[in-house]
Amino acid sequence: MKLYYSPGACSLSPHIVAIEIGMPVELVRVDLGTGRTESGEDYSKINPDGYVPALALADGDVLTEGPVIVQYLADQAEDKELAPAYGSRARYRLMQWLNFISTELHKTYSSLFDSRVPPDCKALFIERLAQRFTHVAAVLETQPYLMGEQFTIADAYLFTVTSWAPHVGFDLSPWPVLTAYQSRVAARPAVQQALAEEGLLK
Ligand SMILES: N[C@@H](CCC(=O)N[C@@H](CS)C(=O)NCC(=O)O)C(=O)O
Repeated sequence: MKLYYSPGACSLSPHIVAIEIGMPVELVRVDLGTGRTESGEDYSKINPDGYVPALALADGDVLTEGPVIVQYLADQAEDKELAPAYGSRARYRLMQWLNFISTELHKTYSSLFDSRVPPDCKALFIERLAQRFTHVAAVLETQPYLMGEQFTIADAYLFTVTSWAPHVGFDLSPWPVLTAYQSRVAARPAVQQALAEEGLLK
């Protein structure tokens, strides 16, 4: 399997999950500016939308969309319990979180990274993020992970997007529970390995 990634981007989430389940994946770095892989391959031939992550399976089929890729990976190793069983109520709760992170957090952040977005619009997006993180923080006040006592793929994704805060001037200090959560997830060996492999450790 090949995981197409860009350092620190949302592809960090499936990268963490692959390590958590012990799935060997070949990492292929994509230059999002040029649209080329590290070997010069045209990435639009892998993912016509041009964004990471993409997971190329052994048979050549390519899966895209981070929230789907992490579920695919988790389902390859049910014994690791990174996602509740398909069809269970808990699985829908997990999908609820993945969708929330994708549409309410991830894509709000995306606009903050875009230099063409005017400052007053960015202020609005920051306000929106603060509202959404207030919801997340309230949940994490009562339990260590999004789904309860156990780390799941939703946490790999939430950790990834929350780590973007300092890069876009979003201050997490009003929510100490979030900074504690980031430290808790960062301490996981799989997370440390993924960060090291993406060259993100100082
Ligand atoms: N809907 C996609 C969005 C992925 C996405 O936004 N990827 C960003 C990095 S976090 C990217 O590659 N942006 C470059 C681009 O859109 O060209 C998913 O959830 O996987």
